[in-house]
Amino acid sequence: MLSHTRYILTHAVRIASRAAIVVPCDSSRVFSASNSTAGSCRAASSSAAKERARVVVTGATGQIGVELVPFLRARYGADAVLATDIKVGPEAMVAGGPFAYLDVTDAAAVNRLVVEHRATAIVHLASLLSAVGERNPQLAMKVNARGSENVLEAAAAHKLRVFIPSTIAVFGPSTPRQNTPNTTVLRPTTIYGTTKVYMELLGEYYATRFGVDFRSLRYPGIISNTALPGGGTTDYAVDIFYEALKPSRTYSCFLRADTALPMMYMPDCVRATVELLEAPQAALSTRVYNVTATSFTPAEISAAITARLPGFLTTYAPDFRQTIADSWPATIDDSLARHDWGWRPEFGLNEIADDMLRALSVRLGASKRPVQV
Ligand code: AKB
Repeated sequence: MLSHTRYILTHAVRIASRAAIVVPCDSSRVFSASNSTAGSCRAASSSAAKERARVVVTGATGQIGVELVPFLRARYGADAVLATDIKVGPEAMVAGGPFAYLDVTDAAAVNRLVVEHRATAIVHLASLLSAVGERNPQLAMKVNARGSENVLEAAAAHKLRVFIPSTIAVFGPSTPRQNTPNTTVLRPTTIYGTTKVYMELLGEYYATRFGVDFRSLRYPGIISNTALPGGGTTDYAVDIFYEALKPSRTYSCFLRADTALPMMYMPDCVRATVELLEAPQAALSTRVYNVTATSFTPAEISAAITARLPGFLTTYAPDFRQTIADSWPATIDDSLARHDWGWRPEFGLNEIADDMLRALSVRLGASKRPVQV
């Protein structure tokens, strides 16, 4: 088993060599400053494609950005990836390439950075998640809805490819809960889900109306050992590992023991994101894809940890996040992603538990503090 970090860097290379085979004309155009390779796109080398990609990443200091930015910099070159946020970036991110302040609710600022960076693509990660969104719905509307509008406008103006994550939160209580299909009822009951349904539909509208190459993945809960998640309902699946490694070896879970939710480990998440970002447009039968790796309940992840850390105990004290979780699918069907661009997850619950405990033991042992986002 490769460690989380080594896995991510290995895949930065592995996907690059795949891209050399499959990058067609339409794909290289977005990651290219010129069309001079027209007619010989299949022969384009991955290094040429990597040199041409210039990406602006919003919300770069969040849970996903902290790992996606170094991955993209390793693939496209450090200077080609502009990390942006309203928060101060971690030292490694700021030292590792360009970093700028960007409030995504400011349309002129989004446009200016896209122009100044000579971007060919935007990865728009800035967003309020489900739990924090319920605490401040007005702010969630502003950041999530206005932010997506501004990014799509800039993409239309400058002919960019855009990746904006969606989420399992677009589904609601009237959606089938097991093996939820890619195309189904989208009637969420959270402001987060509502703004993400709007984002999906707006992205599709900009694609049809203005030719924007919009792409999106419906992320499940994302588990990582580098940065903490920023206020979601699936955060328990990260918190539990930090608590398990404390001397008390107990965790009070804010969801019921039997609440199954779709989940994914960060290396799979980063790889899925880049694979969709670089997939040839001709292969895509839709712009928004379900993706998943595994599904488990708090009781199941707790048992996986206890098997590795005997004596670890979870207690249950469901709060308002239980209602959110109850409105989401237990498992989702990602067969369209598997069919269209070859999606294959590599980490199940046991692999996640092994790697999380190994990586956190090393890191917390050294510093005792997780990276705060
Ligand atoms: C959340 O719990 O809000 C997020 C998500 C599933 O999009 N992790």
